[in-house]
Amino acid sequence: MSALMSALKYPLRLILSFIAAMALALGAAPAAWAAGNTAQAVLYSTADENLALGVAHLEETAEGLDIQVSFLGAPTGTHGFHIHAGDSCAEAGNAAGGHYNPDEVEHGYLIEDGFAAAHAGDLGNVVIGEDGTALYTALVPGLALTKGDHPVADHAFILHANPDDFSQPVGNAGSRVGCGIIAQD
Ligand SMILES: [Cu+2]
Ligand SMILES: [Zn+2]
Repeated sequence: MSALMSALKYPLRLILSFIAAMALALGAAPAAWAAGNTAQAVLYSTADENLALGVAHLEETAEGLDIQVSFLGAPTGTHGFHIHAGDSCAEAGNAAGGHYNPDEVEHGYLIEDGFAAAHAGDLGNVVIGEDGTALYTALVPGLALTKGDHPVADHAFILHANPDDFSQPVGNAGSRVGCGIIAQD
């Protein structure tokens, strides 16, 4: 190897290392900036793990947790929609356990009844149209992804076969047709 090539090789390697480090830093910066504020969940059919029924986007805002769920190819009708305590969708969604209920209160409709009279996961019902689509939106003060008394990250959205009739103990919404775990970005 010539002296010239040896002389060039070292600074070039330094420059490449620098570029690689910058790329890493730039790539990591937006993720670090956003960490903690948003989460996603994909709800899959409990009958077919390859069939997605909906996509949820969650964002912590100053007013509360902004929940937006777009359903596509979901079963028509009114379906109970909750956050359940578990972090698994196995066993046709049954591994997600019961309603997310850190306050150990009775079942209700969180949006109207608040945390004293509803489970923290009691999101009510979603009405899915003839075309299999729906948009569920809620802005829920007191829910968060990882902060506070009701952090929902790593818990499971469950879409039920039947409507939530808000009866005790869990709204009589039947089996679990969709399930997705809330994953923080
Ligand atoms: Cu449920
Ligand atoms: Zn409940």
